[in-house]
Amino acid sequence: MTRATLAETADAATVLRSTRGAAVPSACVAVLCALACAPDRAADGEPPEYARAYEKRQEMVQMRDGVRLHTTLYMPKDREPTYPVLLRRTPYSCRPYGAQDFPERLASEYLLQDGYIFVCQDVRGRWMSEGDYDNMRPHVAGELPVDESSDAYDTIEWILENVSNHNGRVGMYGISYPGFYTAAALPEAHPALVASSPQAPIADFFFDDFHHRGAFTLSYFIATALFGYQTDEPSTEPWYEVIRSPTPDAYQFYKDLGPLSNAVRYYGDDNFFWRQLTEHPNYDEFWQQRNLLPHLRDIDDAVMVVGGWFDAEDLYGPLNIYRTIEENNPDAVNLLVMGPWTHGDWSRDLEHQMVGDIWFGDGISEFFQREVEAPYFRHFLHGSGDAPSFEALVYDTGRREWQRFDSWPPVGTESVRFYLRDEEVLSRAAPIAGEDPHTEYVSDPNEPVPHTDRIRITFTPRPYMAEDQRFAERRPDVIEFQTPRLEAPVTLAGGITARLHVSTTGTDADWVVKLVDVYPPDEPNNEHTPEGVQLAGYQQMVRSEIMRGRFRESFEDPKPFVPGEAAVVEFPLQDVFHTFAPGHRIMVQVQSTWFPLFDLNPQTFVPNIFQAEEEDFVSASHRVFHRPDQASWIEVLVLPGEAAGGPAEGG
Ligand code: PG9
Repeated sequence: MTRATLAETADAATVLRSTRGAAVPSACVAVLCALACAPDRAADGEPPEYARAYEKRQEMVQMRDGVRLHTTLYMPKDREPTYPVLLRRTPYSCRPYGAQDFPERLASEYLLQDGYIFVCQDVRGRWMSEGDYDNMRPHVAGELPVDESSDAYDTIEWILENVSNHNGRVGMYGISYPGFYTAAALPEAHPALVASSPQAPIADFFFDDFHHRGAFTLSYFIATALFGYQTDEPSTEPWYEVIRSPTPDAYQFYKDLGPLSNAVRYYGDDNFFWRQLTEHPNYDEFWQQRNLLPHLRDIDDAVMVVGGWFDAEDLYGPLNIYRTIEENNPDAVNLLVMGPWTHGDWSRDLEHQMVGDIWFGDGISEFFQREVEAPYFRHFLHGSGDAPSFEALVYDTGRREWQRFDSWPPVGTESVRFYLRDEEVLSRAAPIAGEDPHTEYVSDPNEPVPHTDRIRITFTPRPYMAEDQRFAERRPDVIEFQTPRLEAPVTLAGGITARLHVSTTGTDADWVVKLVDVYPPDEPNNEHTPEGVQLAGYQQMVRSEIMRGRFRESFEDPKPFVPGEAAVVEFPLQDVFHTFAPGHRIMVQVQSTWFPLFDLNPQTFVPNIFQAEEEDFVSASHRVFHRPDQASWIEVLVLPGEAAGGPAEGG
């Protein structure tokens, strides 16, 4: 893959303005900038204010196998006191690389005030570092071969030996892929690593980002370019080129693409990640060895996992990294912070916290940076200030308030089932004989259900997670079940399980379950409601997940459906902390396409959907059963003391 020739200062956003001039929609540029390219200087060309107190140093740090990693250090000029180290390892570049150029935003103002030696490192095989890149490089115990844990260990060892005014304590933090590198440093960690904060960390690419429960996240198709090409030498310039979309309409772009076997129009054999994605459609050894979770044991440094309830990219990661550390290391300081955020919002300066149309409060990110993140590192790295006063600091996205718990999920939550019943009823009472035994719909992959009502194309999925679902609910290939208006609040606090008894006339199918908060018909708009949006009757998505039916028994060993034969599809939806207020309804929607968020299931069982042909994609009739002996339901965890919304018989 030849490097993109760039007319402007190299940054990933520039690459998006293709050398042939066509611009990739600005949404992609905005996302990439958030990931990779803080501007090098303030708009007026002057270095940012904080830079006066810091000096910059750039080194090639040698790892145990001889590969050298580019490491940038920003060190307080005031050499008197000693400072802790805050290390961030990233595949998105530690730009700017100029000897005296400083990023516009090095860290939150509160971390800057406390004073750290900030270190940023290009991970192996990326940007100015040497070596070969490997997505989610597998952890291997012991000295060699190298992995992200050993690279972090060797980097910390080098810092301690080559930086004079440190206080011997090192912290790590990072968001998303940098969050993965933070968590990946925990197994066999360096003893000086005493506090970590993996934020929106990736745990496993078969359940984060590129797949959800076996379905390929088609809306990541453009992002595959970022991680699919080896650079042939250290580079300050992007060596890859991101796809140019001729339209801002993702639905149309991906409909025009057709079966993924047509992706050869964009990605050839030189995109090693696309090759890996398409050659490993099942959860085989390739993906399993890249799952970080089994290695999160024997951890003795403090960990604060941070995530967003509406994070469309990495929600599986934070929740399961926190849970796994909790299970494997019960005595570790292991904290969880989950706010009403989309991917990375907590690190931004957002006065109003919006997710799509929905306002969740003001100053929430600033609160986190000032009252949570800075005190956490201050305590463990500076040795000052109180230890965190929570195990789980979680935001109720219905009540719009923080709560502190001694565990997550909270102790004493009650497991409650809401059954899918006939006449579109969702009820805590199980189905009874004599009701309609099933709800049926025709699913046509050539007319898929959109995942959003908005026309846009993005580098990765974004604000659909709280979007109004009325555009979908009105389609005949989306079925819905809802409670009467609640007479009392219902607070869900923890994981959700969906169990569907189904049948199909096809031999494969996807099953999407969406949990929706239905606002009252007279719900007023608020001062933050965007122009043209009506909150009256709004069907706000609270949680959603897809299950590729072929993997219902095993992710390694897919199985077809037998046409017309009942089968059980049971799967978890990610945790929530959400209060459904009185007057609201709890709604469950079920559908079998969700496009182009996820790739289309041909509904014909083929060995590898990435190689399916046009003729494999067939319409099929699906049934969701609600019979006493073939019940379908969602099971949720309700905060103790709440009557789950009112009378059992109707609701
Ligand atoms: N987890 C996010 C991502 C990974 C790979 C491709 C695109 C996005 C992230 O690191 O932001």
